[in-house]
Amino acid sequence: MKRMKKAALLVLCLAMAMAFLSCGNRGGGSSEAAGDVIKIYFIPNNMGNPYFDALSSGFDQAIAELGAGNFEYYYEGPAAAGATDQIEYIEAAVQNKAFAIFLAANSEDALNATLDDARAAGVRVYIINQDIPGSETHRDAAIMPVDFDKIGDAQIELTGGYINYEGEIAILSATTSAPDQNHWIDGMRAALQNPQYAKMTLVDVVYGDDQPEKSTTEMEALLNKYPNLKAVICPTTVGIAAATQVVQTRKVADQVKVTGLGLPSQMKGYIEDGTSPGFQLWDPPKEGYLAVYMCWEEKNSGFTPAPGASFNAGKYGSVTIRPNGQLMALEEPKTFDSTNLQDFVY
Ligand code: RAM
Repeated sequence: MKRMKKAALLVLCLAMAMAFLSCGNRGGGSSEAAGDVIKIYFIPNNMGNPYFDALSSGFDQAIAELGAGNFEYYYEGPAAAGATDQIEYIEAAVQNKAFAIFLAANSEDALNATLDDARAAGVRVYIINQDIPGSETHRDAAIMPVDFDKIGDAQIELTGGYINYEGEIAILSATTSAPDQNHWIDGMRAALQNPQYAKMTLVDVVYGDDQPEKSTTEMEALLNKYPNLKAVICPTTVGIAAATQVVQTRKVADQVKVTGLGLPSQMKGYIEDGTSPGFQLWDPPKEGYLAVYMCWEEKNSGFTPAPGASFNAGKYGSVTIRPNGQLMALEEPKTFDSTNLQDFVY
């Protein structure tokens, strides 16, 4: 009996101590979730795009490694990738007291006021899968998939190799406001000024808005309008999948090379049957993985994402924030073609 009383007292004390601790965590004006749970939001450009599912799988992997009970993870966003379509999702995350928001922004600057409000409410605001050039002061850091300054050159060189560095080419992009697309298209235009590409002519840039149907329509229109087209560069996984499908249906893969940035799992069949000669990408899951470890270190080791600061990113070791507030998941894009099908893992 005496023993039981002691045990009951111990349980009561423990319960009181836990209640006290969780109160402490909730207080202090912090935006953090109750207890030690880290609330993370990943808001993609748009939902329904397998590319972002791949990126999100990296969040899931890191969360599983660090203990699922330590996190609440939300992968939510708009159906369309319009410049302001993400505002309500950012606001909802702030309302739900997010620890951090990872945003694949649909505009370089249209979201600045919303991002400022989120940060004022104590939420860490990170851009992921790109940056917001010219608006860097409105975010805490950016997780880059790769060095964007290298994409223009890499895409033009890849395409040139497929068409003997000669002929008409076009670009099928996503939305007109997408910061990543615009950075790469500028890079491609600059690359084309180099003398080795003098015989390649960019005849058009069209926009499929990262919607499969619109991308298909735009690709059809390009083929109808430019009968001598030699290649179409689609620096979007949605665009390249749609464009390759059009070329396959029309049986014109020998005349028009479809290349760009693709999701290996979506493109595998088209590489195997020769509909696309090859494309490039990086490692989208790695971006999500780095995001989770960064939050973990912020929460548990006092890490802040200042330029020059490093954190432990699990299986990838130490990662350092660059002077411009960016973290680089990979330095160079990877080329995927029939020689490395075993690498088509996401
Ligand atoms: C699409 C999106 C995304 C881009 C990738 C390569 O899914 O446009 O922003 O990074 O392709």
